[in-house]
Amino acid sequence: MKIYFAGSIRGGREDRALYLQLIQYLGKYGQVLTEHIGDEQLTALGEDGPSDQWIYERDMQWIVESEVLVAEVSTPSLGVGYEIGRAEGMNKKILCLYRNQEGKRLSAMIGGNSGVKNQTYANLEEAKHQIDNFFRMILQG
Ligand code: 6K6
Repeated sequence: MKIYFAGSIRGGREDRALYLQLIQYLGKYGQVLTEHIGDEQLTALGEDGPSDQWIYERDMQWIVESEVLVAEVSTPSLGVGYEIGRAEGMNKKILCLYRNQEGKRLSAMIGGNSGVKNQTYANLEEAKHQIDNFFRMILQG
């Protein structure tokens, strides 16, 4: 199964170590196309590498090819929100993982969206548990 993992890049890289752990765990269920999102070297400036147009076109193609999109949505990111919306339009199965943080609330466009599976978690173990539940649901059809 091809899995698209979405996590903040230019929205802020504070959670990049967590993204890497989630990506590694998702490998249990399939091929994660977006492994670079956990890359320690990838900064929020994102000035290295290919052009923005190239990145956009490749990432959209990867969403088309994926069966599932898993998004970590604790750090607000225009790109992640856009990817969720596009994946929803393609009828992909979508899991959004949100870590409760004092003084912050998840966008209503995600939290209030019945087209995605929203789950909160407090630590990595809980996030893994939510991933397991989500894939169990999918694999049972
Ligand atoms: C090179 C160095 C730093 O960044 C780069 C290349 N940038 C990107 N590479 C791959 N995917 C990207 C890049 N920028 C955004 N995305 C996609 O949008 C990813 O799939 C993320 O899920 C999402 C992040 O969006 P922003 O708005 O936080 O950047």
